[in-house]
Amino acid sequence: MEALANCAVLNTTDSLKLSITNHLRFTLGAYIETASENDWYVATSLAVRDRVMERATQSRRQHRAQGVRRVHYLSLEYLMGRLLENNLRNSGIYEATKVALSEMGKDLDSLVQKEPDMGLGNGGLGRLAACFMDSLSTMDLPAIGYGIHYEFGLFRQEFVNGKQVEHPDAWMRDGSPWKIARPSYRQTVHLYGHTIQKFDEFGRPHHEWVETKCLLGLPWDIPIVGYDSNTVNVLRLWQAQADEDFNFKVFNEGSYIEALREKAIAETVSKVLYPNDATESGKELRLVQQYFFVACSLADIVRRFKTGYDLPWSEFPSKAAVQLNDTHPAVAIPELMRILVDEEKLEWSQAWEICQKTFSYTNHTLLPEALETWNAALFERVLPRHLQIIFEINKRFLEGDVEARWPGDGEKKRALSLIEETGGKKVRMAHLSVLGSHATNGVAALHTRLLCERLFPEFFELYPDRFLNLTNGVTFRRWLDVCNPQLSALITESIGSGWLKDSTKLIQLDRFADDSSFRERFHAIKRGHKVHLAKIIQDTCGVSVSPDAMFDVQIKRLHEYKRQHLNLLHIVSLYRKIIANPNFEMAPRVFIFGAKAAPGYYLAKNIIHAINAVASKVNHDPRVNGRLKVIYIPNYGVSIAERIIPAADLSEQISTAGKEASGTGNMKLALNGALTIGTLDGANVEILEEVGPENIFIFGLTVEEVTELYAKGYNPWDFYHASEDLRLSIDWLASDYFTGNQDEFKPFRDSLLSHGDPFLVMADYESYASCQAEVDKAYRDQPRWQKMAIHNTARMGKFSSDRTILEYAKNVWNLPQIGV
Ligand code: AZC
Repeated sequence: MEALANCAVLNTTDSLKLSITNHLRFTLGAYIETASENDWYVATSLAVRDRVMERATQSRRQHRAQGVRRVHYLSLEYLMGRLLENNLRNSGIYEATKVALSEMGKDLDSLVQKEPDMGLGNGGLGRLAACFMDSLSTMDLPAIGYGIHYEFGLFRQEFVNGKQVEHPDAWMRDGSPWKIARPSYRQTVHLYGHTIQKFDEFGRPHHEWVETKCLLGLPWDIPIVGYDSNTVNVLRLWQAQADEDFNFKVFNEGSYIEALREKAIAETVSKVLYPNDATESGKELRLVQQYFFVACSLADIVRRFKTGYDLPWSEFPSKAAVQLNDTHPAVAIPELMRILVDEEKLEWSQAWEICQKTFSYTNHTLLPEALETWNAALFERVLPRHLQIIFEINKRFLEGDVEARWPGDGEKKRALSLIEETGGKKVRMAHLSVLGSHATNGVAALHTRLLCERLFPEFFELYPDRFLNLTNGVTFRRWLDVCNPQLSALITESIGSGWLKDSTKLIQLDRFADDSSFRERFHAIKRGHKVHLAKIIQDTCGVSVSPDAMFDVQIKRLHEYKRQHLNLLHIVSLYRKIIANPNFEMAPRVFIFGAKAAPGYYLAKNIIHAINAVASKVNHDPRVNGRLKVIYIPNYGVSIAERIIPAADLSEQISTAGKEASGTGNMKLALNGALTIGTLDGANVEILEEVGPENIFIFGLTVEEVTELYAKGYNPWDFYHASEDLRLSIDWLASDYFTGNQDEFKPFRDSLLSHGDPFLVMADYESYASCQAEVDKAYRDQPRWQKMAIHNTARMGKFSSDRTILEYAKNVWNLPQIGV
């Protein structure tokens, strides 16, 4: 690999062997003869980290020397998964390391499995941040990711009698070889207290925030290795610590225990990731988490600006771009204002201009319940000065731009205000984000259109140039090269190397769809992954499945809008038909689910239970005779996704139109040759454009049709009465057949009927079922299916996160690519 030529000597088998054994002996104090598998995993990771850190230092030095603008990605979530294999492949030393280990009697592939997933995120938003970090390094863009060093990531899911039970995820109980503490960059964060107004010698007022409580933030750096590039950026995660003299007074009075209790409380701030992916709970600890990591990160950015350059504040945005990953870090806007106005004594209007130039904001959802608002009283208690600043921003905005555009229009002011007045004052974080930044983007074309038309129509009218679309993407390194090395090798053999870094080249694979010997090899790779997944299913679920059946996959968070229950109703319908007609013909199918539900989301948990209950009947019913299996793989996460995705034939992307902002699983699955059954929602629309209507299965209401249906008045009972198939399936599911208890799935049935079916499962059912019949027909024509699959892989070039990141760099951050 060209880019690594300068450290070639470090990357030989001999050199790697020496590093690994040295780490075993001197870092871990283990004997080679008796070292555990975990010791070997840690020693190997440290050997890789040594090589990577060298480049991280070089990158930092280069970026500093050139004085380039950097992007700072602020995200409360990073769903990184495992790092060892990714780092080995990205740095081009996978083969050498494999040989080095095997010469010492160790198998790299099994060591890789020792690494616990770094699951510091809930779902799409967190995984997107991880893909972006990979692309930023690969595309040689100067970047730092900022987040929280959670002691516990997303909970571990287990099923007990088919019901979800949550356990803590102690991912770093044994430490992690990838993270490095940077105590010299520790920061102090203030919270609570109150503000006082003071006057300077000219009688000008200023504000002081006093009698605060302090927290410390210790940064941990994780190097992010680019593919075929020398840039190594870092992900900097903050851990909360009690201030040294936290409650010193109590300590002095001899209340040793009490002082330590307070210290423990301080440290809860970075203890645990909130396990909600879409609904916000408005909890104080969550606000404290948000402010804690934002304050640490901004202080770090400001420190770098002040020590690295001798420039006026007006130049700050030319050195620092800050991207807000959803509204979770939006408190960064009043925090930067506070720093500039209160500490650096800038004029308000200059500070505000700097803020807007610095920040940009990505929206990830239109769901009203996911739009963050904070109760103003709570906000004031935790961040009194920030609330004052928000009020001031709002006042100037409403009296300025809004009044100028719509004089005397109270309705417009209510709609645009940063403060929602109904039912107690609330701070609208999305409005704050749009107003305090120069760019707001949606994550797929349809989503961006709806953002402008439905979520922020008034802001869009006022500032149309601020809105843009940046369709999501995924890193082809993890989601093809690492998880499907066999397919990656076949592609390279067919179209040459280079496509992993320039995804537009992938289209060259398209012509191989007509080559039957290529098709056979493509198919053999898929089958190999299905055999492997079948073994995992046998081991984890105790169910045997045939690798020749269609693997029909729905993997994502469990949410009503994603409609796992629509999938389930179709399964129940097939089961009923098989029982009613022993000769019912269908291509054998294995329905595979993977999804966690937010612990407090009652209905989602009821749906999980229903899927498991149907699974246990179907999988043990001899009448089914191999045609149907239902598998719910527990504890879905990045690593198991890497096993499921290459093995999938069909990808379920069946959200209610207008609800899924983009989706990224849809891209990963299509990239690995799964065909999509989907609605015209999120990025599915753009996947359809790329693959063509003959290579995808589209069904269901469009966004416009959904609107029309509601305008007419939607009544799910109409659909219940009109479709015998649907009626029989729902009633059967709600009977005592599956669990022995009549009422078990009443919440599920009620949600679809008496509670109005908010996500239009009933309205889309018939269209979905008949589309599934088309899927069945297509799968039975294997040459056709395989051609379609190859076209899907070949035409996914657009959905590389490299493309997305280069668009951000050009259209939002104005960032140069720097070769290191
Ligand atoms: C998700 C969206 O639901 C998904 O459609 C999108 O692909 C992904 O972000 C990345 O943009 N949103 C979240 O995970 N979480 C929130 C709070 O929206």
